[in-house]
Amino acid sequence: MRDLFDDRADGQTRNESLGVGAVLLRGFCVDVEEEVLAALRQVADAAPFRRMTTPGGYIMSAAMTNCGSAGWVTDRAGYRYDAKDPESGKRWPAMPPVFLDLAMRAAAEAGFEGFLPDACLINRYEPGAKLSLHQDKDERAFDSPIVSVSLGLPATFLFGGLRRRDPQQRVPLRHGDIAVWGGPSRLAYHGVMPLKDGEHPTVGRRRLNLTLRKAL
Ligand SMILES: O=C(O)CCC(=O)C(=O)O
Ligand SMILES: [Mn+2]
Repeated sequence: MRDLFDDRADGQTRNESLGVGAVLLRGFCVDVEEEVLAALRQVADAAPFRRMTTPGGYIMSAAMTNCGSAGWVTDRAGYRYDAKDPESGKRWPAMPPVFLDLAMRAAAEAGFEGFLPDACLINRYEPGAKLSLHQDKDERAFDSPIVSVSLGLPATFLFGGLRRRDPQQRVPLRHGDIAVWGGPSRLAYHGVMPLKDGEHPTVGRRRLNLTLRKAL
């Protein structure tokens, strides 16, 4: 097995440590990007992107949808996972096999063997959209890592520590990169800076993010 910090087999990309249990896998998704984007279109067709409301009444700037047996939702009643899309009343679309396979391979590369996500939140950022500093803590347990896939326009990821006030690294996320954090970093604060305008050759004027988690 390759060491966590070795060059990838293609020699073009490198894994970058973000801390203990946290790593950025540069370009890890590039080989399967077409399949991932095609599956994503099917998910968004069945469960369209929507901008959800926070418990405080703020409309999030990123639009979201989900696939898998549980979907992350927010409204005035709170943050939670729900088996059904509240817009349609139907179950979220099934997790496409290409998402599952990619997430399992990325987790294993980061040292988390046996990751089996049941939830995939899909975030769509248009220029100006952001995600404030937060922890992913609506899951039932924190023993599985988070696998976060970036597609489209580049963004600046803020990756901090276990306390909100801990200093944050500013990490450029590009098309095809996958960030994985778990173990001692599982509850690290993180966020996304407002997206800069641009045009990505295949994804267009937006950034898409897949966040795969074991929620249930
Ligand atoms: O878009 C990203 O890179 C991060 C998404 C995220 O942190 C989340 O959905 O909880
Ligand atoms: Mn998050």
